[in-house]
Amino acid sequence: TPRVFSGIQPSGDLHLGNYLGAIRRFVPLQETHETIYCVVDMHAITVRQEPDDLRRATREVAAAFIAAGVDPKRSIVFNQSQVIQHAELAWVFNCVARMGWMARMTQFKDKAGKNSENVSLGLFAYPSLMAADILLYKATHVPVGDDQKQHLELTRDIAIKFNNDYRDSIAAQNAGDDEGAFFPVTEPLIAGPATRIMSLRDGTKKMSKSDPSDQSRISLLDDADAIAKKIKKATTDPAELPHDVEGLASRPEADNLVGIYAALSDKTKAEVLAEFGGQGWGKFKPALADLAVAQLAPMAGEMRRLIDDSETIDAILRDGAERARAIAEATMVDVRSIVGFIR
Ligand code: AQP
Repeated sequence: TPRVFSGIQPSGDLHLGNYLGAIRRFVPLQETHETIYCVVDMHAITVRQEPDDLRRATREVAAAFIAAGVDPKRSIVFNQSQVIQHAELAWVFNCVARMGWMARMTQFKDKAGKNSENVSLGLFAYPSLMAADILLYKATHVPVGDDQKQHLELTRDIAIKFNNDYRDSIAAQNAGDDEGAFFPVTEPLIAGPATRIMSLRDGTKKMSKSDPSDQSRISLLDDADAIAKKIKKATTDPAELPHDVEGLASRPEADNLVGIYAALSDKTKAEVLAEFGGQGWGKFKPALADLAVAQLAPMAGEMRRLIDDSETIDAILRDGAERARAIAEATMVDVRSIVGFIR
């Protein structure tokens, strides 16, 4: 069976972008794929996290997976640091990937800003750990938002270079597929009307956990009142909604809100505009708020219930880690021999 892996960082408030771009899409994949969903706590510490905040955010991400409909019996749900093979494979990949590849990553450039001498070495090497997360399980598909596209291309480059660099050793260990490859070349799953949700304050900026303005994002723990208020206050241009998708072209805020409506209602943007085209924001925003509240408020309630029962969440993560470790260790047994490490 094809295998899916995806991870979310416990690095702050989960938001609507994380939900529509990633978490919500995890659920139907359980029907067709073997699914592994990870809270990537080792990624989170590439920027400083207070230990108590990290623990709370780790449980929050696990709770979001489950409240959204991920079944921890069918899927493997765990936190990355419990499966130490992620760090072990990341080291091997640090020695396969090139400095130049990492230096081209736009997310690193954005996060480091002008101060790149003073960010952690981990932040620079982040995509190498991400490649390890995915390839440890030989995952064939990775559902993510659009912002992760470049990192997934790098994951493919690392798999290809490892397969080439160690071609003879892979053959000698009899560890390759029909083409002699050890790692698969993973396909990103980036699709639908919500691959990149933008800030509610600025239609040119991605909705993000690290945006200092709480008004810029709908948090998955927001109550009905907060969701409705943020949508009402969302920045828009004064024109009414266009009748077709072309009319959204140079209107980033309008495009974003229509995209959110489309994703939440499982419609296309064209279908949403067929209904709302020609109407003003005074009509559209309340409809969007109702839709968002109906979908998100019950999930927030379930998340809160789960977070309060931290023992249950921790037990789910431990059980998931045990199942993940079995797969991860089998891969590492091969990797160690391929590379030439004596056991
Ligand atoms: N705005 C977004 N629209 C659609 N998808 C998004 N994702 C993140 N923001 C959006 C997707 O959510 C998953 C979680 O990614 P992550 O935890 O690694 O965080 P990130 O991509 O770095 O983005 P965040 O949540 O905004 O965090 P910060 O502010 O720390 O950068 C991924 O699948 C991502 O594509």
